[in-house]
Amino acid sequence: MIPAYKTRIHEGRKGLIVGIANDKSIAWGCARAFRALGAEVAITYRNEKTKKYVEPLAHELETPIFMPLDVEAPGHMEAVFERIEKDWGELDFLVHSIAFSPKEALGGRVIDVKRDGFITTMDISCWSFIRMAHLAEPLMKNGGAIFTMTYYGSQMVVENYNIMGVAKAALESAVRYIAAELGPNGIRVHAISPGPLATRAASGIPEFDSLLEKAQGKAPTHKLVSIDDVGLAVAFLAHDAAKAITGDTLYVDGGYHIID
Ligand code: 0WD
Repeated sequence: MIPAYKTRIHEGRKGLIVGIANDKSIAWGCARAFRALGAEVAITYRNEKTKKYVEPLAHELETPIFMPLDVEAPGHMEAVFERIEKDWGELDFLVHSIAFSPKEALGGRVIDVKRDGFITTMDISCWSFIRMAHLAEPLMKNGGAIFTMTYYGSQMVVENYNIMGVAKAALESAVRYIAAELGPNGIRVHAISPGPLATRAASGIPEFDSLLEKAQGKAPTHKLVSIDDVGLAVAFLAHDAAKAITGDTLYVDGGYHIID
């Protein structure tokens, strides 16, 4: 649990956080950190099935905007940003913390991935970020910060990460281009590489437990990071104090150390 900090550095700020599936989600660590630092947060849930896990968290955050958002459903993204425009008229930060790849695409070799599995993986894990940044841009009238979550399997071949590594490489490239495009408007863009965390999405990656074990052994601190550690790092980058940093990947856990 993150204590309410005396310095409420995000007091008066407003942000959208996408990707809370339950209280283990990285997006939940981000939402909790921003709230503890004084921000108001809008949050979304993917569908009716996940709503029951996310709704109590929305209450805990006293969130004024709680809406369904399945990035594959036409109009969902637009509806969320329209509501933000109507209720808030502006946005200070956006956290995109979603990814998905169908089991048959993720579980095999990259070379065997079929077209529909590839398109779904890229659509949910990469294009949705590009589109959300597009929709956020006009609302970030006074500048802002945009985040997405990535993993080192984008840079190096990491066993079992497979097609998601390809999607994360595209995502990190999108971060660099969008950072260059939005930089002149005072909008910063970051990829965050939290290192392995035991979440629902991670349970889809084969042999994830052994990855966790390796990460702990090889991390500089010999500790796994928590979702709160990730949330606080993101909240720091969203503050004006970090105004010189944009367009790159932040390795919260020194993630590259886990590679043998
Ligand atoms: O070790 C890890 N857990 C790491 C995760 C290490 C490095 C990076 N990441 C990344 C993931 O790739 C992802 O981009 O962090 C991001 C968040 O992942 P998470 O917090 O690990 O996963 P989880 O709590 O399962 O949330 C991912 C959520 C989905 O959960 P469900 O279980 O409901 O599918 O992504 C969302 C959804 O909430 N999601 C979607 N949201 C809207 N539309 C969609 C979609 N079509 N598909 C998945």
